[in-house]
Amino acid sequence: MKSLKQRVVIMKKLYLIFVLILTTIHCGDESHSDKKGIEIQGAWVRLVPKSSNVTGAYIQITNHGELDRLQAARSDIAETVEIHEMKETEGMMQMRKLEQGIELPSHKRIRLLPGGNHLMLIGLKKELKPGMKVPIVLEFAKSAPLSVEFTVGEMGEPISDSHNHDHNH
Ligand SMILES: [Cu+2]
Repeated sequence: MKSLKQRVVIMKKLYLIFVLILTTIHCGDESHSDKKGIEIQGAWVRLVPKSSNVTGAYIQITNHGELDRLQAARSDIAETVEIHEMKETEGMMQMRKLEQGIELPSHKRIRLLPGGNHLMLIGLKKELKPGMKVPIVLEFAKSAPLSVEFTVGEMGEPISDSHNHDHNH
């Protein structure tokens, strides 16, 4: 049996190790001190048949600044762009417009993914083709509007991040 004092020392050591691990994970993932503003990754629009005039757009947004909010979006390719959430109601997945947009906490990455929050392009004015670039302007509560090129792709296709980096110009 270890004395209480020894146990406290062990607990303190474990706690320190735990804090170190957390700090390492945090720095390695989404918080880069050299980056500023809003960072965009993996922006893509779902390819839909010609007959469909609505589609979803997906994106990852990392906010390197202070608390912000994605408030609205617009595009020349669609009559309206809405911010939607998916919610299960009585076993059915349903979409709902997020009137307040999506909160972007400081130094966090939020993901708009199929089955989750997404941008809804309503009233498509052009037929989508695989690989086509669709510019969508994102409007924030604090940050300046950002024009982002979304790549048209199919579900499950790996989307390259390389051409989608768009820092806060
Ligand atoms: Cu939707």
